[in-house]
Amino acid sequence: MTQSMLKTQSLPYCKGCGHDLIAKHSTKALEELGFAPLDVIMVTDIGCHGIIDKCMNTHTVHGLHGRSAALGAGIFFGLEEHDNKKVVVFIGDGGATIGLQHIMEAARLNLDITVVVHNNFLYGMTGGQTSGLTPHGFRTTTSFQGNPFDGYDICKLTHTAGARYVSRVLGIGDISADMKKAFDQKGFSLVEVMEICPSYGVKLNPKRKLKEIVESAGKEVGEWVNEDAAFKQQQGEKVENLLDKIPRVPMSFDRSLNTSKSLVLSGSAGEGVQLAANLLAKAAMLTGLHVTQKGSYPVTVGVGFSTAEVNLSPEDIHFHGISVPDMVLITSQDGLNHNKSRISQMTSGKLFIDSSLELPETGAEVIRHDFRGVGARNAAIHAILYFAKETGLVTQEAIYKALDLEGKSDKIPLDKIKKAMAG
Ligand SMILES: Cc1ncc(C[n+]2csc(CCOP(=O)(O)OP(=O)(O)O)c2C)c(N)n1
Ligand code: SF4
Ligand SMILES: [Mg+2]
Repeated sequence: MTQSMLKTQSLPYCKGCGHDLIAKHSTKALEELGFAPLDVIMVTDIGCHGIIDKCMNTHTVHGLHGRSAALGAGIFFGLEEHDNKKVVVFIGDGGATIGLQHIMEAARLNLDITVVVHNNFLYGMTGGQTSGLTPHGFRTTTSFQGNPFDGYDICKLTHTAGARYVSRVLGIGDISADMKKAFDQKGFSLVEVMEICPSYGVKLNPKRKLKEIVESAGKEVGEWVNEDAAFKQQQGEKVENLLDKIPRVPMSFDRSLNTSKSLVLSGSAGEGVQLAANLLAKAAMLTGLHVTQKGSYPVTVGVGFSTAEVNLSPEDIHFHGISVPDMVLITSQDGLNHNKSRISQMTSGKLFIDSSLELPETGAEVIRHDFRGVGARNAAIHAILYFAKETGLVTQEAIYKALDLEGKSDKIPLDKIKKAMAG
């Protein structure tokens, strides 16, 4: 027997919530179309509707608020086989407001995904606030007198953007045939299901009926089709995978490190800090280590500090953040100012610091050296070579090889640096 899409019929919504109807009839429609649970990639958004994913036997991805259409688009592009897979995006009226542009993009490109907008006229999960899709006159917890504005017509918008198929339905009774029609399209489809959240919408709008609310807001129920619209793959050949262009770094030296080490290299803008960190990272990779590298500098990149954080490890690295580093290399006053606080928190490890600088407070072993003597532009590379010589955590040979791989050997005054290190 084929497995059903839903793990349970007892869904986690308030009694009478239209989200329950949508989940049940969407899954029924997908099953009737012959999709197996793992043929379906269900992307849910933040909001009450999004808590459905724990009840699904499909693949599920839970996105940031408003971003589920973008996630669905990414999944669509990543799928190798489109024919028997279905990307379904569940999103609320709040999420559709926040991430409207993502939906419009998917419609414009006609990506083969189906977006189901759960329009319950308000931000349900956070207490019933007005959204961009709340109908005119509907009362919410932030519009007690009734929404003074017209809501977006998401069907008109996406239809005009070029979507293959768009429909608006009332979330009453069996809507599985409507859902089936949307899921069965080749190209972008969207269904806006109109519902009233019993916990906020019904309470604030007693006696109002769904059909009357939708009609009085001028939101027609129906379907809109762009007959010839379909996603077209880029003309011509399949584009090259950009990742394939990144050269592999071959392991060329014996591993020199058995435990993880975190390192901060910091100096001033224009002094080659990021390049030096990159060389150190490459050298570590040549030695068979796992590496992360992160740069930080002001948005005005030509002035102020330049800091690089590098993690080296014989194991996979699952977190690249560094609060208190094991090693710090400081080549200028800017670099010192930017890292003073974490240097002061070091109770062990090593601090390599340019001899022109005043010593900061630290529990680390301090090693002073004239890094800037070879010129400010070469201070950072001088620092990593000196660091390699003193610690052996990465070898100088590996750094020289990294320089060769980067084609930078001629641009660095290595003889001058070697002399300065020997002195
Ligand atoms: C960017 C962002 N803004 C606001 C929130 C807070 N937030 C969480 S759920 C929610 C309401 C969701 O409303 P809707 O998308 O309509 O879904 P519903 O709960 O009605 O199903 C909000 C505003 C958030 N998580 N992220
Ligand atoms: S608060 Fe409203 S939208 Fe959320 S589960 Fe309850 S009825 Fe549904
Ligand atoms: Mg909502």
